[in-house]
Amino acid sequence: MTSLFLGLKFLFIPNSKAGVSKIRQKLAVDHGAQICSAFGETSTTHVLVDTKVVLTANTEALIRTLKKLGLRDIAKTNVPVVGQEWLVQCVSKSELLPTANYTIDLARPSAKKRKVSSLRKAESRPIVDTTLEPGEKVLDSPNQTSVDVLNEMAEQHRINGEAYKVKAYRNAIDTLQRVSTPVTSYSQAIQLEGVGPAIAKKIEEISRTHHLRQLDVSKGSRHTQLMKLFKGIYGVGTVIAKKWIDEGMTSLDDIKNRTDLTDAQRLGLQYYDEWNERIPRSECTIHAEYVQYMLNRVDPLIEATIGGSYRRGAKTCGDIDFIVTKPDATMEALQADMDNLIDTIKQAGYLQCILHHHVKNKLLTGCSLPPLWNKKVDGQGEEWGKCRRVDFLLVPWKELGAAMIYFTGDDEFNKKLRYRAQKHGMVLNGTGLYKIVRDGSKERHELVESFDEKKIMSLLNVKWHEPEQRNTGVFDIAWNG
Ligand code: TTP
Ligand code: MG
Repeated sequence: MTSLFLGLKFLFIPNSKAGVSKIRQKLAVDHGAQICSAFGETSTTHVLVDTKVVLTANTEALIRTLKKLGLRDIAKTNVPVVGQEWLVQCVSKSELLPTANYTIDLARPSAKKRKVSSLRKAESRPIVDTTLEPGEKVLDSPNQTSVDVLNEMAEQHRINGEAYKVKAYRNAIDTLQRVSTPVTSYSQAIQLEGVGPAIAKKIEEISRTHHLRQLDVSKGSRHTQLMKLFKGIYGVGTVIAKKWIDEGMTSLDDIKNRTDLTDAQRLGLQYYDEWNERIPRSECTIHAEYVQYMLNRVDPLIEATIGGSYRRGAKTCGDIDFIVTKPDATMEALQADMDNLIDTIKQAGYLQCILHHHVKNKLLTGCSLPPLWNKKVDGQGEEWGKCRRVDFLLVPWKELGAAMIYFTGDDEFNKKLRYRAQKHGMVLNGTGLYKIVRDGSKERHELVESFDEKKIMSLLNVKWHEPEQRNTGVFDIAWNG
């Protein structure tokens, strides 16, 4: 119970007391609103339309319903007629949002009328380029604006921790990127695999206005801004960020004063700006040279390769993911080498902090290039470089191929490969590709391949993807070539 809607009087359309309408009416009442059953009965402050049930494209039918409920002159009323999404969003953000972005434009000619002109020119079916695999894109997509805006929406949902919505957007974007004809209407969009009614509507809005009202609302929302701010702290996820917002935290200073922060979160606050900045590719390359130089002091045979977005050709990277291995080395041998490396880079001043060391094959750190090496980044003054997030992943030699696939990503590409393995009765993880063998009720995994990256893809019946071709995710920022 809150007083969010105290003093407001809502008229629901449809005006029934069943299904979703009943739930939303209860939601409104729980937050202080009064429900009107007709327009004239009380001074209605908002008309809330279920846009999934009432086709807002048919404005005439909606106007007729409103008239029946007592709203005589639509043109003269100041009462906002909005989609019920407004109510849901207000409750979810715990604030009274402006209605402007949810207003149903009753002055717009109805779809029926518009249809007359569009009937002459029947809408074409969108054409999906079937030569492309999921994750691939048509060149010069006619739907690039929609893809970009939907990507931004997905990012908003990611910030808010709404994983199922992110997935829905990813699926829709994945298909839309493979469509070679313009998708401009709801009826075209809804035919596409992975596109549901909500996203189809958005595609139509973007195509019509080159804009999406809900995106502006989400970006402007205080809740989303705080989620972004708090999740920018290393070690803070959706659950903690939400908890802090609920507890009334509104700034990083508020967080600094908390006594319940983990060591990693304290470091996250200390390096907040540096760790939220993407690292130029050229700087990553110098880190690679430096780390290889230091590793050679420990053992000339150790190799450090950067995986992650760097290997996929990114111009900027969120962090530096080193894959560390040595011919014929076991995990134990690499761990001993790593202990030596830690001592060496600590003494040299490169290692600034350790975030996690308890996972046996991973060392997560913050590191800065020493002045002489930092100078190579831009040829400027001899200063210490910025503290960067640097991860070291220890990989036994025989698992190199599987580890390379895993740590190169991207995450979505990995998921697709794992799914492909499953369909072939196999399991793929960072240590190898395994066949699932059933012994009665028991199940065991039999190694098929772990060393050769190309062989793993071929065993999965997937054509060889160069690392640059593995950028399927929606949040990638800028890429070479
Ligand atoms: P990240 O460093 O998190 O991702 P990235 O390098 O692709 O992007 P960024 O520039 O933002 O650093 O992880 C490295 C790789 O590890 C990633 O490309 C794929 C793999 N990975 C997964 O498969 N699943 C996961 O959940 C994570 C975190 C990583
Ligand atoms: Mg990375």
